[in-house]
Amino acid sequence: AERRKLAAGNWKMNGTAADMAEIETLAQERSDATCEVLVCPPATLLERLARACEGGPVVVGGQDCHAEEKGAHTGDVSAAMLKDAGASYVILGHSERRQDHGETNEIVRAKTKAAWDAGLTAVICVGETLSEREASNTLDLISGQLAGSIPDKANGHNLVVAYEPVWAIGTGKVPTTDQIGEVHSMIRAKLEKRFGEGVGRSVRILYGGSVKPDNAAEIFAVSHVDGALVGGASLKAKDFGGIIAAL
Ligand code: G2H
Repeated sequence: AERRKLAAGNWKMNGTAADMAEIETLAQERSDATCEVLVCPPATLLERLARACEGGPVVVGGQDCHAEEKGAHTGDVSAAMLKDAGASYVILGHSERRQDHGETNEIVRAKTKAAWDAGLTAVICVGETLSEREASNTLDLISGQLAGSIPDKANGHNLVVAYEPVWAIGTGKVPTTDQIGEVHSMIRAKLEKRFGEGVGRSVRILYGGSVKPDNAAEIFAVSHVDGALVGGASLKAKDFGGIIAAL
């Protein structure tokens, strides 16, 4: 079956109630979208945004969750809490979490299991740093991240993989289409090998890192690119709308 294209916005630590109008505009404009549109706001806005988007084409997700169901973890949010607030997705293992919070592949894997237990689809992020790319370690490193971060029993409903080269995040630097294609094909091959061809083919693989309206079409034309994980450009309805239109 055709993989349904996905445009995912990651607001990171940006956005208060005043910024919700942007996404409401977008939801109205994109009511006929054939692709799926996901917005991951900060946890404080999740419930409001979910309510505002109810019944429309935009779905919402969290940016992280704790690996445990509940308990004494001050400041953390569980997968069930995200689900309760209206989320259907959660981003896990973003490079900013791997860097700022020391998240290892093992932690990402545990969080993914928690997300699945709560009925969420996990968007698992992988990607190399500039020094890893320069040392030609890219494919090995990403294979290791995939093997370590994705639990068994992944399928096209509970998993989305996002390839985000760390050096392209928020820098305006974008890999060549050949570089993107090389990594996405490798990810597809690994998924097919581990989970079987049918499942491997059904998992969506997003590209993330400085996606903008003016480079989106070129990136989406690369094979095995099933959409984008968009940071900065997802904060403005006009920019995110331009990216969605290119899908
Ligand atoms: C990569 C991306 C979104 P940006 O982190 O996850 O951010 O589009 O701002 O590079």
